[in-house]
Amino acid sequence: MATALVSQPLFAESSQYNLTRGVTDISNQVYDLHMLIFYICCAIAAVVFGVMFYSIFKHRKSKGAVAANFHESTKVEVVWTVIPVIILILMAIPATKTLVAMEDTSQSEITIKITGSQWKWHYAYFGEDVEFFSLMSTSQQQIDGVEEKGAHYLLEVDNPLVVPINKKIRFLMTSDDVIHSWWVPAFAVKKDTIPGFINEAWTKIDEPGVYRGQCAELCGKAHGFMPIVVQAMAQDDYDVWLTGKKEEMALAKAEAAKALDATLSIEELLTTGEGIYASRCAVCHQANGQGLPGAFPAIAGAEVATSGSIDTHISKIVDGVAGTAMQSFANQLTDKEIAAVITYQRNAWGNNTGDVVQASDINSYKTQEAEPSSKEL
Ligand code: HEC
Ligand SMILES: [Cu+2]
Repeated sequence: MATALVSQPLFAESSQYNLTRGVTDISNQVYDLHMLIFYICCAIAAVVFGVMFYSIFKHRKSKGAVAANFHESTKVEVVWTVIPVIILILMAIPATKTLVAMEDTSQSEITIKITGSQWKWHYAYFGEDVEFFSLMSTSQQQIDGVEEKGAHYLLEVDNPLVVPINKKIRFLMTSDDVIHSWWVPAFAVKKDTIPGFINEAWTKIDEPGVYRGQCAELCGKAHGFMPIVVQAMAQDDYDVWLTGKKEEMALAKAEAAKALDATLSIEELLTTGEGIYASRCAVCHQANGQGLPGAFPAIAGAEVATSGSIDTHISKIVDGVAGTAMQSFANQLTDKEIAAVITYQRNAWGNNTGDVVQASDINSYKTQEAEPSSKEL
């Protein structure tokens, strides 16, 4: 009977109040399991409350009922222990089956490493040399309520994770800083990403589409601003995307190399820097450079961005500050972008140093760092 109910849910399928079926075999298993357990709970509730209300009504005081006076009925105690145990075991069997299937990452066809960090995702495709960051793309104006909120408010990113359908995809998940959790409800995948650990999960998507999720672990101030967008497409389209992405990455690399020889004007650096600052730094140091006292230092008027040496300033961004939320941006931004954002910080909000930092400065800082310099000898 239970299976009949599950396969033809009374009101479940189309209700906006229920779980959705999702788009993977596992998410369907989870859905069926949820319905099965739900109906078992309903049946238990009907029996328990039925007996209770029947007893209250039948043996009410106005009918002259007199309470029986007994205790320690071994028979009753055995029965009320054994029945729930049997019910629990019956429920554990399908639940364990689904859990085991969720954990089985064997025979996967694609492996993608997912790294969480405050507050963005990084995706790396194994064996493909393709990797990129994925950041929320909702504008600050929408968040501030100055602009009308879009259809995918807080659930949109600049670079979605792109995957093919009908392929078993294994995810290796880890984190650069605190615990995050990669959660896409339509796949029934939700796994913590833990610094120093690698967790595994997998999915195999049945239908092309765009699926959205969020970080599901309270990971700091902008926890609500690191959404996940997955674009699932047919294998052919995926292949085209992958080739395009590789070309795009090669182009960016060539561009970055070219930037090392270029001397950019301060205007150009400031424009680029302002954009980088708004999208990558303002979440902590604030758009006005004032930071948040006690959590994120101000850049406006700070020694590091005014009278301090440029190398110290560069080191903060290239190396980060170990043990704090100030992460290393060495692999997140190109040398040109780092140079631009430093130039911006040294000239915005009254930090009128007039200093100009070029990509080559960043590059020479990095190389200096890589080989212990003669200074140290
Ligand atoms: C996740 C939050 C976060 C983000 C994003 C972030 N920072 Fe920081 N930043 C910090 C924290 C926290 C510190 C203080 C570290 C410490 O204790 O020394 C800091 C320190 C700094 C300092 C040194 C300040 C001082 O007075 O010593 C500079 C410069 C800086 N950040 C620049 C940047 C730039 C440029 C970006 C963007 C590319 C950026 N930060 C993005 C959190 C952040
Ligand atoms: Cu997070």
